[in-house]
Amino acid sequence: MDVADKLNLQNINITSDFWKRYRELVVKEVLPYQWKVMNDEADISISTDPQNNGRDKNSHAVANLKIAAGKAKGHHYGFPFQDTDVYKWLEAAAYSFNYHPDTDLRKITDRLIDLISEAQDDDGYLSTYFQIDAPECKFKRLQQSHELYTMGHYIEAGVAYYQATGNQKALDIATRMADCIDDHFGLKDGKIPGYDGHPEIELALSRLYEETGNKKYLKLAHYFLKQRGQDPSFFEKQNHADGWDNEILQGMRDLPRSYYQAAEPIKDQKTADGHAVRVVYLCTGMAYVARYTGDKDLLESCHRFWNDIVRRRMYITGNIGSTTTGEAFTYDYDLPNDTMYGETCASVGMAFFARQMLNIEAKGEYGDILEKELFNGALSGMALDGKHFFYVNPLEADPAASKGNPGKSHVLTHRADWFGCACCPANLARLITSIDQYLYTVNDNTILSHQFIANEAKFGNNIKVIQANNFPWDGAIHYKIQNPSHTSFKFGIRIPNWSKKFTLEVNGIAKSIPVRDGFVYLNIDDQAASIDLNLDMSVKLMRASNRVNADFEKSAVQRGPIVYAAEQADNQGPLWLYQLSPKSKADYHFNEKLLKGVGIIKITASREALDNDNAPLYTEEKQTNTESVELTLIPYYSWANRENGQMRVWFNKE
Ligand code: FUB
Ligand code: ZN
Repeated sequence: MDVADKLNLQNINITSDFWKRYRELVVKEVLPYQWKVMNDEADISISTDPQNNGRDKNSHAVANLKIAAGKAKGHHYGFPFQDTDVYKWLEAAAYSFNYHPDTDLRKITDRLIDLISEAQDDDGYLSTYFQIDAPECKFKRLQQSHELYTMGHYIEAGVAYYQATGNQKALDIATRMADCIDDHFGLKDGKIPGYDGHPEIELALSRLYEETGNKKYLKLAHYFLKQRGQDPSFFEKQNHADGWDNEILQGMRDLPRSYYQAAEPIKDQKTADGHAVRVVYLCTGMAYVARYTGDKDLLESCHRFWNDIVRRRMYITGNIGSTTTGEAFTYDYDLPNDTMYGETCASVGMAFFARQMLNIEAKGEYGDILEKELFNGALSGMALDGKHFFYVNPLEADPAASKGNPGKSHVLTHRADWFGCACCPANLARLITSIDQYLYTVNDNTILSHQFIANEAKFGNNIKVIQANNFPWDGAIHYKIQNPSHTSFKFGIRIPNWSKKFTLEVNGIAKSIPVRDGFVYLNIDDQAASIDLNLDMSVKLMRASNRVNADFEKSAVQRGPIVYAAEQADNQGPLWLYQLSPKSKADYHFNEKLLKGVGIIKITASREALDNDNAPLYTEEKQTNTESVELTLIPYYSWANRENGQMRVWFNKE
C-alpha cells in the first residue's frame, strides 16, 4: 500500500449552505418529480424545445423497461436511449443515499433494480428499444443506436448503486452487460470492429474496472478509444449492410463523421469537433483510460482537446457548444451569445472531464474549470424550484427573438417542465448528489483541496479536514486539519485564476508561498493545523480575447467564481442599451430574500435613450443621448426564475 492509498478520502460531509440547499432540493423535489415524470404520472407539458420532435407529454421511460421485462404490453416509445433517463435518475438517487438515506426511496430503487434485471436479456444485453421493436437490428446500426451509450449509463448507475447500498444485483447487471459487450466487440474474427456513435461506454467501463478490478473492462474501454476512427467508414458500412433507409434517428445518417468523432483516429484529431456532449464524454473516458494504462497518445489527446475547448471554444460561464445544428462545437473563437447551444449535459460532462484530469495532474486550471461549471454553466440547467430545466443555456436571451426568429427558437427564456429528449435534468441531478466526490484529489502523498465547498472530510491515517466558509459569497476560507498520527503529507490548496491576490495564514502566521501550477502547498506533519485563506472577491469587469468576434468591445461582470447577468426583471429593457466602463462603480450585497439568497451587484452604467418607434431605421451617425443609470446583476445560474424577459451577460463598452 503506498501513501496515496493510505491517505484516500474515506468519508465526506458537505456543510456548505449553498450546496446543502441544492442537495436537499434534489432529494425533496427533483428525484420525486423526475420519478413521476418517467412513470407518466406528472402533469407536464413537454416544451417547445427543438429536440421535442413531435413527442407528446409522456416519457414512457419506465414503461419501456416494463415491456422489455414482459410485465406490460406495447411498443417502445421515445428515443432509442430513453432508458438512460431512468439510469441517470437511479445514479442520482444512489449518491443521495450517502447523505440522505431514505427507506421509501430505497424501496423504489431496489424494485427498479429488480425490474432492470428482468428486462435484461440472458446474454446481458439491455436496450429496450431494440429488445421491444427491433431485435434483428441489435448492434447493427451503432452510429445512431446508442446501445453502448445506454448500457454505459446503466453501468455507471449500477456501480454507484452497489457502492451506496451494497446491492449485488445492481452490480451483476452491470458486469453482465459489460461481458455481453466484450463478447461482441473487438478485432478478433466474428466480432464487431466498431464502437458506439455516442461515446460513454469508455468512461462507464473504466468505472466498472475501478469497482471490480477486472482488467477485461479496462482493456475493452481502451479498445473502444483506440479503434475509434480507424476505419472512418465503419458506420456507413454498417448502415448500408442493415439497409440504408432504415434510419433510427432521422437525419443522423447524414451528419459528418466528425460529429461522432469518428473521422479519423482520436490521436489525429486536432480539434474538439462535433457534438459537444459526445466530445466531453469521450475525453472523460480517455482521461480514465490514460491514467490506468499510461497510454501517452491518449493523455496527449486529453491535453489537446482540453486546450482547444478551454482556450478557444468555451463561454465565460463554462458552457460549450456554439451551435444548435448538431448541438455542436463550430470553430475556434466562434462564441455567439444568442444562437449558442451550451447544453446542460455538456457542462456536466466538462465537469467529469476536469475531475478526471485532476486525478492525473495537479493543475489548478482543471479545478478552475470544474468550479466554473459547478457555479455557472451546469447549475443554470435547473430552476430554483428543482422542477424546471434548461437544455440550452444562452448568454443572451430575448423572448421576442426566441419567438420570432427560427434561428433562435431553441433558446428558451424560461425553464421547461421536461423535454422530449430529457438527457439534461437527471444528468445535473447526479452531478449535484455526487458533488462530495469532486472536492479533493489524493495524489502520492498529497491531498489537494481544489474546491471551496465547505465540508468535513476524513482521510486515511485518521486525517480530518474541516473546511468552513460562506463561499461563493465570501472569500474567507478556513481549514482545520487534525492529524493525530502525525502523518507527514502535503496539503495543496488551489488558488483560483480569478484571485491573483490572496493572503494565507497558517496557525495565525502569514505565509508567502509561491503558487505552483495553480496550487500552494503546505507541509503538514503536526497534530493539527489551522489555515486561513482569503481570496479576492472584488467585482471584476471581464473581457474576452479580441479573437472572439461576438464579445469584441464588450464586458462581463464576475465576482469570485460567479458570472453575473442582467435580467429585465430588475432593469428596464432593452438590455442591449446598457454600457459599462472601466470606471463603473460596483456595489455588492447579499440579499437573502431574493432567488433563495444571492449576492447582487449594482453597477453604474450608461444607457442610451431608446429611439422612437417611428424614427427612421437608418440615419447618419449623431451624438446619442445617454443617461447614467444603475444596472442590477444577479448570478447567471439564477436567471429565469422570475418573470419572462431579456437576459444578457456581455455589455457594450462605453
Ligand atoms: O444522444 C444522447 C443525448 O441526447 C446527447 O448526449 C444529448 O446531447 C442529446 O442529444
Ligand atoms: Zn442533455
